[in-house]
Amino acid sequence: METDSKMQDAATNASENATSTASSSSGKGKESEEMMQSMEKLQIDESSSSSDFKRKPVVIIVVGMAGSGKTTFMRQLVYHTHASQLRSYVINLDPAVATLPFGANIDIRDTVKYKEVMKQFNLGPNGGILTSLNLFATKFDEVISVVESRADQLDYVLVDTPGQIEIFTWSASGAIITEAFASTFPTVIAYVVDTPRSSNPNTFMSNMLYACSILYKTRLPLILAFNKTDIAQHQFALEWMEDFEAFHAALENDESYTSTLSRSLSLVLDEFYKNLKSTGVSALSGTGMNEFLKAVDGSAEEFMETYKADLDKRRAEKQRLEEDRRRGNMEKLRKDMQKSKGETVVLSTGLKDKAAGSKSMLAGEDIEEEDEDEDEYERSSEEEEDMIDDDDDDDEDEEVTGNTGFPF
Ligand SMILES: Nc1nc2c(ncn2[C@@H]2O[C@H](COP(=O)(O)OP(=O)(O)OP(=O)(O)O)[C@@H](O)[C@H]2O)c(=O)[nH]1
Ligand SMILES: [Mg+2]
Repeated sequence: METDSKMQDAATNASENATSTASSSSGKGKESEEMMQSMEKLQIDESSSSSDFKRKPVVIIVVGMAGSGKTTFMRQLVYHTHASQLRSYVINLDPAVATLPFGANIDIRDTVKYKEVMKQFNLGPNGGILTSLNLFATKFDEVISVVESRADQLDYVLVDTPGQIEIFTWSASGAIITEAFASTFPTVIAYVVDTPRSSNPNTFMSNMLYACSILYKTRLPLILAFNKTDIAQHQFALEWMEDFEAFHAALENDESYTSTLSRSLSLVLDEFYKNLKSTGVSALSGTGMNEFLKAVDGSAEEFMETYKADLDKRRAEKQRLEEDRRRGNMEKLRKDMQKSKGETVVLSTGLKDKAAGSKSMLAGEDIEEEDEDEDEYERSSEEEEDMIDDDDDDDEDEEVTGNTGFPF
C-alpha cells in the first residue's frame, strides 16, 4: 500500500508539473526534467518479512472436516504441551464455536461477533463465518506481531479453525492467515481425520483428496492425525496408504463407478502418501500425542529445508514481477509526458473524474491491473475498511482481543 501512496504522490507531482507546463511553455524542459527526477525518486519498497524469519515457535494449524475432532484435539494439545513443560500459544479462529474447552490467548470471538456480522450483512451461517474471518484477517498483522514479541518464550502456536473446512482453506482470508504465519515461523498443517468414519474406502478416498487439495493450496508440510483411535484403530488406513493393492482389495466386491474411480485415484495418490507423515491419536484419551509432536518437529525441519526456500523463491518472483510492472508503468508515464508536450494534462486520481475532454495519463488498465488474488483481497479489504474504525491501539493482547475497532 505504501507503494500505492507513493504512486499517488508521484501522480500529484506529475499533475502539478503538467499544469505548470501548460501555463509556461518556456520552462517546459526544466519542468519535465523535474518530473523525471520525481519519478526516479519513486522507490519500490516491498516489505519482506523473510529477513525476520524465526525458527521457533512452530505453528500448528489444525484443520479437518466438520466434527472430526479439531477442537477436542486442540484441547488435548494444550493439555499435553503444558504437562510436558512445552510452551504454547493458543489461537482460536472459529468465530462460531459456542464454548471452547481450552483457554485461548487470542480468540477471534473477542474481536468479531459472528451473529452480529450475520445480522448486519444479512448472511447465513457460512457467510457469517467467512465475513468474520475476512474482518479478522485485516488485522492479522497485529496477531503476528503479538506472537513475534513472545517468540523466544514459545515452542508452539496452536491454531484451531472453523468446522466448515473450505471456509478456511479456500477463502482469501484463510490464505492470508496461513501465509502470514508461514512467512514468519515454521508452519505445519495438522489434518484431523475422523478414523471411524473413514473406514469405508470411498469415504477414505474423499477425505484423502481433500487433504491433498489442502497440501496443494497451502504448500505446507501436512500431517495426517487419524483421530478417535479409541473407537477405531487407524491401522487399516496406514495399510491402504502403503499398499494400493490392500486398498483395491477393500473395494473388491464393489463395482460401482465411485469404486472404480477410487481404485484409479489410489494409484495417483501414491506419491502424495509417500510424502506425508501419519499418526494415530485420540483427542479424547490423549494417546498418540508424543508421536504427533515428533511428526510436527520433523515437519518443521522439512519446512526449513524445503518449503521455506520455495516460499522465498515465490515471494522473490512475485516481487520481481511487481517491480517490472511498476517500471513498465513509469516508462509509459514518461513517454506520455514527452508526447503531451505543452498541453494541459489531467491525471487520474482514482476518483471518478467527469471533466470532459481531459486526457488521463494514469488512467488505464495498466495502473489498476493487479494480480488477481491481490486484487480480490484489496477489494475486500477496502470494503472492510469502510466498516471498521481507524483507531489503532498500541497494546498487544488487548489490541488483538478487544479493541480492534470492529463494530460487531
Ligand atoms: N471417541 C472420541 N470422540 C471424539 C474424539 N475427538 C473428538 N471427539 C468427539 O467428536 C465430536 C466433535 O468434536 P469437536 O472437537 O467439536 O470437532 P470439531 O472438528 O472441532 O468440530 P467443528 O469445529 O464443529 O467442525 C465431539 O462429540 C467430541 O467429543 C476422540 O478422540 N474420540
Ligand atoms: Mg471445532
